[in-house]
Amino acid sequence: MSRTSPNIIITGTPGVGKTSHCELLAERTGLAHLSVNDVVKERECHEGWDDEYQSWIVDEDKLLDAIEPQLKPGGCILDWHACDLFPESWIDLVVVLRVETRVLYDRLTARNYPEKKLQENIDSEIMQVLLDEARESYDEQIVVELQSGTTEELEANVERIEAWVRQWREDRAK
Ligand code: DAT
Repeated sequence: MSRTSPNIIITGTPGVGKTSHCELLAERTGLAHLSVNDVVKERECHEGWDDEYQSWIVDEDKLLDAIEPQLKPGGCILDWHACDLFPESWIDLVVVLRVETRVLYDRLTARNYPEKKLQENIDSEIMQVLLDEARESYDEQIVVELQSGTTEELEANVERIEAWVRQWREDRAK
């Protein structure tokens, strides 16, 4: 698949800062922020609502069909708490955001997560589930792990990814 702009995944446990990173990046790079949660909801790529987890039960095939036309020409920032379902050939960079347990606990408590969902997400961050998932699903050279505990880290991460996008575009223009 040949793209004129890169596709980037920003992933990590809920609360690590995916939305915050994607919004800033979209503003500064002109890439489109694709919130997979919104796509699942709006385009009904799900098999119903899980009341216990307070989340949609995702139909992955339907989701991939829904986003493929947008991903094909490139230029998308995918924002989701999973990354292993996207075909490797669609993706140019995978950023896994990480945060300390204590900070994540406060962020998720502020969101009023049900106790079971809160605990599972904390465990998932401790066990670095998303980082392992990214490393298993993509070439390790395109997987980057970044800390997202403070606003300084957020700013530095966004600058770093912006620079990467600039370089990607320059390399393709040659
Ligand atoms: P996600 O989309 O991964 O669920 P978010 O961007 O909604 O995460 O962030 C959750 C909360 O934490 C939100 O109130 C913003 C805050 N936050 C995220 N990353 C941060 C950072 N690096 N520094 C300070 N606050 C951050």
